Amino acid sequence: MALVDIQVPDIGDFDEVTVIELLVKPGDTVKAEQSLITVESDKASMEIPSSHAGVVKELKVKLDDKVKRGSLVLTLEVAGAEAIPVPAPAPAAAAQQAPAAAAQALPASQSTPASAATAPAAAASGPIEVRVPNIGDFKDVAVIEVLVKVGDSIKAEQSLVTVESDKASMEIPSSAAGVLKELKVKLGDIVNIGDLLAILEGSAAPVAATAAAPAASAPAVATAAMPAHESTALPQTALPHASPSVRKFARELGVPLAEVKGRGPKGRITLDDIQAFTQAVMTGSTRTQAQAAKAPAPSVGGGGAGLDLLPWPKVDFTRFGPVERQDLPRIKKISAANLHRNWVMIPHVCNHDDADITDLEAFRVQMNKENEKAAIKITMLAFLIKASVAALKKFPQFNASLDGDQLVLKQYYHVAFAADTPNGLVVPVIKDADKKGIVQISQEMGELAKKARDGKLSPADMSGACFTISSLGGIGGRYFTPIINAPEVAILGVCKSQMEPVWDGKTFQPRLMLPLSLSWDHRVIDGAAAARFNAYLGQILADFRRVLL
Ligand code: CAO
Repeated sequence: MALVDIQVPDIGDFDEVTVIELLVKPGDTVKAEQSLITVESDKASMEIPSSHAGVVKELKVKLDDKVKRGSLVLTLEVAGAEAIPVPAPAPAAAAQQAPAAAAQALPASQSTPASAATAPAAAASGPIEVRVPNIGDFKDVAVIEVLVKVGDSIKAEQSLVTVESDKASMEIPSSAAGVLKELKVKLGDIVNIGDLLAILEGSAAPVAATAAAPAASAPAVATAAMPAHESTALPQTALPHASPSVRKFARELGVPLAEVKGRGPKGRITLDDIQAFTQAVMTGSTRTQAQAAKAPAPSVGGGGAGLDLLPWPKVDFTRFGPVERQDLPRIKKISAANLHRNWVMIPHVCNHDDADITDLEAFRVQMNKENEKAAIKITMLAFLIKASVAALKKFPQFNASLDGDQLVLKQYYHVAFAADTPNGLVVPVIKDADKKGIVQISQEMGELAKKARDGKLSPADMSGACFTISSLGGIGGRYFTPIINAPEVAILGVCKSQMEPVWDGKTFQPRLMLPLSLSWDHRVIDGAAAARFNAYLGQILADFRRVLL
């Protein structure tokens, strides 16, 4: 075993670069060419690979340290035969003999293009060809971002595209000023030295040292990636701040980097940020812009929720006791995503009230007795649907949906009801409930509830609702706060009715009281309207003749 110092190799013109990522820690076994740290300048980030295989003994840098050629990165314990000492901080020429990995990441210097190479004619006005300058040992690098578009006025040294290899990403600045006439590359194109990037037209004053003149010293990547003048500002369209390995990870997962909030130093996007973003999209708590664009119009103008939430806690439950894991049924997965979105995106408020259904329940029981032989049982829920239709007619903003800045007021009355099934909650819809009687509604509800339990509801059975009722009356409880079924704007929850002493002004009377819980979208409805809606519903349920008025 021998200890080997791993140093920052020739990184070209970079005076000092910042350590933005530590990719290994003491005790880690690293392979030759494995990236150890990521460093970054204004315009480029690159990973510094190990020249040897071995075990990390000691890290000699920490985050935000400034390093340059020759700075000690770490010490590595290396098996005897492999312990060839790392070359001393190499001047450009020596860097060519540096271990392959280092040479790959930080190409040896061959020329000094301060920016993209310009054809000799560039000095004159007229069309100017901008070509990929000498970018060192890089071959076949991918264009990962196009920072300009045809018609843009380009300043000399303004970044045109970003290219990326396995280990480094860099912006290629323009060698001249002018108006962009033609872009010769697009995202994903593979480019090499000398490839035509763009054609500019106009006042072409190429920047000094633009000609792709070979130079004895000063490396390529650095000069291609970094502007000659430190003061050159990043273009507005600059890439989000992330190292090449993070970019690669994001690409593999299809994560749009521009939408990820970086929580690393100076807003840098880290692997954890990519993971947190992916998790948020998967759980439905956020959407990518592409998803938002494809999705039906949200219930208010705008895209995803963009919540700045902590990652979901990861707990090893077996530390506390035995557990069993079960896959969520398909319906639960679908409803979970919808419920989560609705809960997060709709500002819910819930009003509770009670309706006196003493007479209505007596009537319902009487009807069912009279029609004992009939297969159709009249249910309280059918009355609730009918009463809700009357309330929706009286308060049309409850029979509505938000579409951007507009409220869509519906002139039809389709009422959904939540049905509990062994596989999860489903929400079938009674269409045109205003045109149907209590018996027909009861019958349809029975059929739909059976279909739900048998898992045979079609998408048509579950679409088009204006308002939903969730009844726990057959089970129990007093009140609850149902989640609105977007893009509806309200939902009525009902619990189990019970006899209660109700003061009639002179004495307490035993009355059958039905607890009502109305959740409403505060963007559309206000508290007074909700209180009136509940009160009206209560009046109808107390005396159903009001429906006829
Ligand atoms: N108060 C007191 N008793 C009630 C009642 C109420 N509000 N509502 C129903 N009941 C009684 C019924 O009268 C019936 O009693 P009998 O058998 O003696 O006649 C019993 O409860 C069972 O009713 P039901 O549940 O079969 O019928 P329903 O019309 O009330 O409901 C359905 C049908 C499909 C809505 C129901 O089976 C169901 O799935 N409910 C659960 C919905 C749910 O999970 N909601 C929560 C969603 S989270 O937001």
